[in-house]
This record gives sequence, C-alpha cells and structure tokens, in this order.
Amino acid sequence: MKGALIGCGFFAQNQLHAWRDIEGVEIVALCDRDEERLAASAKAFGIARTYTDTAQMYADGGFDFVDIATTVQSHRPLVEMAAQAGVHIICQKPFAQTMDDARAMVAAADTAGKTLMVHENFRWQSAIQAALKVVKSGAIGEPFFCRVSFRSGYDVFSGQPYLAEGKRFIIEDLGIHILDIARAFVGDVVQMSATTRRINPAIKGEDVATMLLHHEGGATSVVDCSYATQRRPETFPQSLLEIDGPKGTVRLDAGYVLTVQNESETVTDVSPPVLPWAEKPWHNIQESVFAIQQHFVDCLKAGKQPETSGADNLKTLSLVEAAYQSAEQGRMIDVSSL
Ligand code: NAD
Ligand code: 89Y
Repeated sequence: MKGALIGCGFFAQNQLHAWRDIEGVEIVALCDRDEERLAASAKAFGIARTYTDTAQMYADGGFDFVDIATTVQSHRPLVEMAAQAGVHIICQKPFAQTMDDARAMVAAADTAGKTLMVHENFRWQSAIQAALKVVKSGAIGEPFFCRVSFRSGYDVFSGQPYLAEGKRFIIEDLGIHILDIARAFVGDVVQMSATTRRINPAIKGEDVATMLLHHEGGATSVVDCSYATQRRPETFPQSLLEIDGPKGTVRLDAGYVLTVQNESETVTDVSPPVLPWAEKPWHNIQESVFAIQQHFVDCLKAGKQPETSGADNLKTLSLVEAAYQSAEQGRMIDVSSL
C-alpha cells in the first residue's frame, strides 16, 4: 500500500515514524508549502518525491491513500481534493472548525467511494484500550458514570505555537480527544453543558473546560480538561478514568495504574511501550499513532469502516461545538440540534 503525506510539521514526524514501522506500507510522496520542512522530512525518512503543490502531487499520482497532517484551516480543501483524486484519506484532528465543513468532507469521501478516517488517536492509547477491554467484558456491568480527566501544566505552546493564538483552545485541541474517549466508554451523547475559563493570560483561548454529558444509554459523564494545573508529578499527556458500574469500578490513575474492583480487586501496570523512536512523556501518544495508522491499514484490507471514521467523528465534533455554545450561552445544549 502506497501513501502520500501532506504537512511535514511538528506532529507529522510521529506519523512518518509510525508509517515506517507498519508492514506493507510505504510513504512515496511528501507535500508541504514550507520548503525547509519538506526537505528536512524527505531527508529524515528517505522519501524522494517532494511537492510544494498538492495539485501537482495528485497529477503525478502513484499512491492509494493520503495522510493529511496539516492544521484545521486546510482540512476541507485538502480532503475534497483527495476525494476527487480518488484516494483513501486520513485527516488529523480537529477535523473541522464547523459542522458544515465536517459534513461536506464526509459527503465528498462517500461520493468518491473512499475511506475517510479522522486521526482521533487518544482512544487508541494502550492504557485506554486496556480499560475499554475490561468495561466491554461486562466486569463492572453497564457503566452509569464515567469521568475522563486531563489536567496538566505542560508547555504545549513551544512545540505548537498556533495553540496560543486561536480564539478556541483546549476544547477544540485537546478536549476533543477526551470527549471521544467518553464516547468510546459510554456511547453517544444527547445533551451537554460546559463551563470554560482562561487562566494563562499569555494565550487567547480557554485553557480550562469542565463538561457534563448525558449519554443515550442513560449514563452521565464528567469530562474535565486543564492546561493551567500546576501539579507534581506532571501527568501530561495522561487521560485518567473513573468508571462506575452496578457490579464494580474501573480506575485509571496517574502513572498508568489500572484498578478494577468487583467481587475481587486487580491492580495492573498498563504503562505504554516506549517505541524506538518515541520520547517520554509523549510515548503514549506516539504509540497510539502507530495503533491508529495500523487500524486504518487493517480496515482498508478488510473493506471495513474505521472505528474513528469521518462519519463517526461528526459525533465527537458536535460535542466540541455544543461545549462552546453551552459555555457561551450558559445553558444545556441538545446535541442533536447541531
Ligand atoms: P504544524 O504547523 O507544525 O505543521 C503543519 C504543516 O502543514 C506546516 O509545515 C505547514 O506548512 C503545512 N501546511 C499547512 N497547510 C498546507 C497546505 N495546504 N499544503 C501543504 N502544506 C500545508 O502543525 P502540527 O503541530 O504538526 O499540527 C498538525 C495537526 O496535528 C493539527 O491539526 C494538530 O491539532 C494535530 N495534532 C494532533 C495530535 C494528536 O495526538 N492527534 C497531536 C498534536 C497535533
Ligand atoms: O494538539 C494536541 C493533541 O492532539 O494532543 C496533545 C496536543 O499536542 C497538545 O494539546
């Protein structure tokens, strides 16, 4: 399977490393408007075909899928162009800035008959997968409460300076993953409410968000995110879990400690592997990049829709939109209205 990657920036390096490790896949072309970044990635990964113009890359062709690793503003034109070129697509999160853009991209891929997956990788972290496996096994019964918590003071702005510039920050950038994890555990959402704050005066958007979700099956979730939490030890980038069911509880605590209590108690170290190219503390994100890209390849081979397909991601994205609306309007939002 041959791929092309667009956007050779900060995060794409992880994607390129992961592609190199996936059997049967080769990245044959790279594209970036920034010539320096393009040349550096081409050299680091030994990729001969490089482009500053996406249209030229499609005209030359010779690949089955495209990996779009650019920031959100460019996603819609790049996804639509890929669909027109007739290739399968992986697109980074946040998939879109508006629901209209997101729906248009899903429709474009459907019309082209091509697979579209959003790089929504946090649910693919091995610690989250280990907890999901326990919950899905029925060990605690049908969960009635879920808390997914991400609280950190880690400086994400030095690697991703654009995060300090947007009117929207933590919900759109990070909360989107944490909301998706809540969906993975307790299903789709009917209503939600949220509060937001900006604590760091050096950024434009909100860096604290607390969200309350009512799920279709009757469960309630609390999803809380902060980049203003000065805590030792720093837990970046761990998502912590508290899940209660009628037969027991699951906890994923700081340090990747998974505790399951029902009639007995098991405590397991679910620390993620540090892949050869990975670096702490990013290793759990980096390992999930490998996992989600492998999932994409497996789905293409099996002719199946990826778990975090474009269509599925509309439901996560609508929670982001609902959270901003709720925080702005001070009321509960009916998610189906978005
Ligand atoms: P970045 O700014 O470092 O890199 C983006 C690159 O895309 C730049 O080199 C830019 O020149 C290029 N680019 C933009 N538009 C283009 C176009 N139309 N054609 C060709 N090249 C174009 O950004 P980043 O920090 O690497 O983030 C990229 C995306 O990855 C963001 O959406 C971000 O939210 C996401 N991200 C995801 C995770 C995760 O865990 N899934 C983690 C970090 C970042
Ligand atoms: O961009 C974000 C993401 O997707 O994971 C962590 C991050 O890099 C900073 O919040």
